Amino acid sequence: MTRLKILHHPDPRLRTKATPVDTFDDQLAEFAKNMLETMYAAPGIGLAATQVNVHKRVIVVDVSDTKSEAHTLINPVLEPFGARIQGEEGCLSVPEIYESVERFEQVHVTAQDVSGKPIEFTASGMLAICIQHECDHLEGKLFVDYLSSLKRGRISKKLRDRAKAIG
Ligand code: GNR
Ligand code: NI
Repeated sequence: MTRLKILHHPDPRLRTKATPVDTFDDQLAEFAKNMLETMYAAPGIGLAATQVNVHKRVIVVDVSDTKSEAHTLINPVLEPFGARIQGEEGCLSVPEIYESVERFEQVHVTAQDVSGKPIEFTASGMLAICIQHECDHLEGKLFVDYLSSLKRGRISKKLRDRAKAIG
């Protein structure tokens, strides 16, 4: 198992649109395992392949307290529905920044598992929010894109300054 390096905003590679997975082999299974390990170690409740500079449509999520409800979703397609809800979001690619974002309360998910088998389920609450956040990453979108340009500019500067200070 390997921990993968997570890209930080404003790295332009985070803006890449991911392409569909068409090969369900051992390499994909190994990559998904490494994504889960990286997510748990961070620690985070979700991770998209985009964040580790792999531009394929793969996300992992686990919103449980006990690391017991991992979902690995390949080629996820979302149909969000229901009420709009505001919630504080963070992102492993935008470290230590937390801002309120509007999402749909529920989401119907169709995807494939690591072996290519179709999966389908409905999620709500934190799981629904997290899946929407991860699918945005696959489109090159970050939660800061929902904020005002003033706030987004301040966040970019803060992260650039921090990266410069740390090296
Ligand atoms: O760990 C994470 N927490 C989180 C909190 C609120 C809304 C979304 C998230 S996802 C984030 C991990 C991450 O950056 N995934 O892309
Ligand atoms: Ni994120």
